[in-house]
Amino acid sequence: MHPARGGRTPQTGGSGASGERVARRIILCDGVEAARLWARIGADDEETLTWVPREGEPRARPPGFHALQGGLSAESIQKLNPKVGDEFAVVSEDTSFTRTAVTVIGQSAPEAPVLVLSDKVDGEDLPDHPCLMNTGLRSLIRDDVDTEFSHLSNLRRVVDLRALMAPREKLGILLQPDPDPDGIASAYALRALLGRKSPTAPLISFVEVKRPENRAMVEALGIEVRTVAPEEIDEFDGLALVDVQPTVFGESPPARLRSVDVVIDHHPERTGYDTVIRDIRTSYGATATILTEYLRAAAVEVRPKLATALVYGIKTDTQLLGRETSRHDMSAFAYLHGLHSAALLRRIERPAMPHEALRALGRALSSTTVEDSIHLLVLGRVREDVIPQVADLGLQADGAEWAIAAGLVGSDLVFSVRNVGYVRAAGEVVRAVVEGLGVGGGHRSMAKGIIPLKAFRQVYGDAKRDTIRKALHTAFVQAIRGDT
Ligand SMILES: [Mn+2]
Repeated sequence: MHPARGGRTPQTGGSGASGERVARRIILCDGVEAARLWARIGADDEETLTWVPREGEPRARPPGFHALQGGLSAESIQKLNPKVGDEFAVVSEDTSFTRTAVTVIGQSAPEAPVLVLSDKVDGEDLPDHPCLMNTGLRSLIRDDVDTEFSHLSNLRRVVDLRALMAPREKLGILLQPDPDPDGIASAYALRALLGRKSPTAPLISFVEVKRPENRAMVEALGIEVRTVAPEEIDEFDGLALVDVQPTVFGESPPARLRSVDVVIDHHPERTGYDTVIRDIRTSYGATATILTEYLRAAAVEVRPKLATALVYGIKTDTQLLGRETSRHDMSAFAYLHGLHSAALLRRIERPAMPHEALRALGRALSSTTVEDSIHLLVLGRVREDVIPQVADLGLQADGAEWAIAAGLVGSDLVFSVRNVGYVRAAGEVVRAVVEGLGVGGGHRSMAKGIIPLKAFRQVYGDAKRDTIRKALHTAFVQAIRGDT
């Protein structure tokens, strides 16, 4: 990123004829080489360029530069007539030069901020100064160059992808069974990248989108994921897998899956299949990040709907940029954040609550207690997506380190768990709670468990609200303590 040019704030010490003056940047280069480098980088017109010739160096003046009269001293800095608002930069790879420069600037212009540009001088070696920063020199530009090269290698992928897929009449973009937001967003982005629509490039999966929060995503964004039978994939003359690899589909996946066209994923690399294009980046927190880099490199316009899908994909796969997040994910997220629709994202993350669920919540809240730092809300029969929302809310209770929302969904007792993050991992606790009764798991601070009501009744006699409350409370207390 280049600093804005010519946007310097004018010094407004006095308005009108007498005092108005533009603050200067005074550049102090150590030797002719540093000065020439600075000139080549493109010295700003408003910079005062000075250099201190080194011993034995030709005294030929680098263009635009003036030698610092009298060498590096407080007096020679004074001659530059520094004023309030002026800023200094010291360009040097030499520690003793830099130390001296910072010291003499401090003596003659104590108020002036100093920026040290160097790849070799360590900040620790610099004298105390109230307003000093140090950063790289060549490495600054180098970082930008490296970033551009990484865009370029992403563009290479995009060019290859487009060339490979252009002649294919029917491209299937295959997701894992019961696709998650990262997969859905990535597939949606791949289709946009290839400039195709759903009739010729449908998003497909062997098992429909099931989880309520994932359904909320496809519904809010109007993304269709078509459920296909394994034999149906023979119909596609192009097959791209995103956020998944072919050998994930069981012991004997459909033959067509042994040789595919594209695999883009961030899960650990698997073998046992062929693909023309393979882009697996295991250090990435989300496949959506890879696709975001493609879109960015190819300068594809990212519309709010697509940006929202990708933001949500990255958020959910990285636990909101928590665990297992790379700088790539951060950078993709920042890029997308300016493009996404906050309203759409809210609709996905906070789906509309049915009135019945609000009344159930009201009843549960009317007898709310936080015991053993656990806030447990038993809702009765509710729509499944209400449960995690209530768990989120429950964690806000004063004194709660754990929030559990439980409800009856179909023939199951379903509960969502949230914690404050610095206690035992929620996933572990839930696994201990459901042990021998049902299924469950999750992450550090959020988890979900399902216990068939039949199994629950066998152990606890009935599935009345109070029975559920007592059973869950006891089980959680034990599991949090690690007794189980
Ligand atoms: Mn993923």
